Amino acid sequence: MKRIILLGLVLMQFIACNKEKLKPELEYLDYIIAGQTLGLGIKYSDIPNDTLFFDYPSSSTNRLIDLNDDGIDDFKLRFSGTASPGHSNSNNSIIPLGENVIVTPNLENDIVDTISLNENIDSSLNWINDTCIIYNYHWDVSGNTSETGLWNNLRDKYIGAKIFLDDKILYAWIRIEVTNSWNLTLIDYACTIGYEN
Ligand SMILES: [Ca+2]
Repeated sequence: MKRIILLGLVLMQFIACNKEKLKPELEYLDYIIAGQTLGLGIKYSDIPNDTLFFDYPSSSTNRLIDLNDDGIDDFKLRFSGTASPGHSNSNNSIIPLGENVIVTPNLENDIVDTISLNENIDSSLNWINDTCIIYNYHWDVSGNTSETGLWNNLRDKYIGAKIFLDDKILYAWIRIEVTNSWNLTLIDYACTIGYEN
């Protein structure tokens, strides 16, 4: 009887080992092309008309983004604004969650870079794990105006993003627009994912 049980255990171990061997190792791209929606190892998400609108005289809205659709949010877009007859102030920013990072211009560490269609997003860029300004605007009746950030009234520009999944790195782009200093719209995004070669 003991021998039969032992034999059974050895057989189960053998089957388990073989199953492990049959499971192929997933591969990951080490870059993504801004605007790329198709291809092996690419996951694209279309988000139609997701605009974070301003509600006069004061409002704040967040939009969480789960780039690889694994149920774990990766980035947060944030819009907040205040206005009155004597002033207006808008703030658009992106917050990397956890260890995730985004691309900033060289020698800048608090604003989000604008990446053009078909540019490579890879390890050579300037990455930061911190809240970064997409576009801020301030005006008041005494004549003070200021603006920070690169994104006002641009079309077809992309945020470069990178997330860490266990020991893997996933590259991503996020297409947004800021219209007339105020409305922040999330248009779509894509992310590298594991694939079988
Ligand atoms: Ca995720």
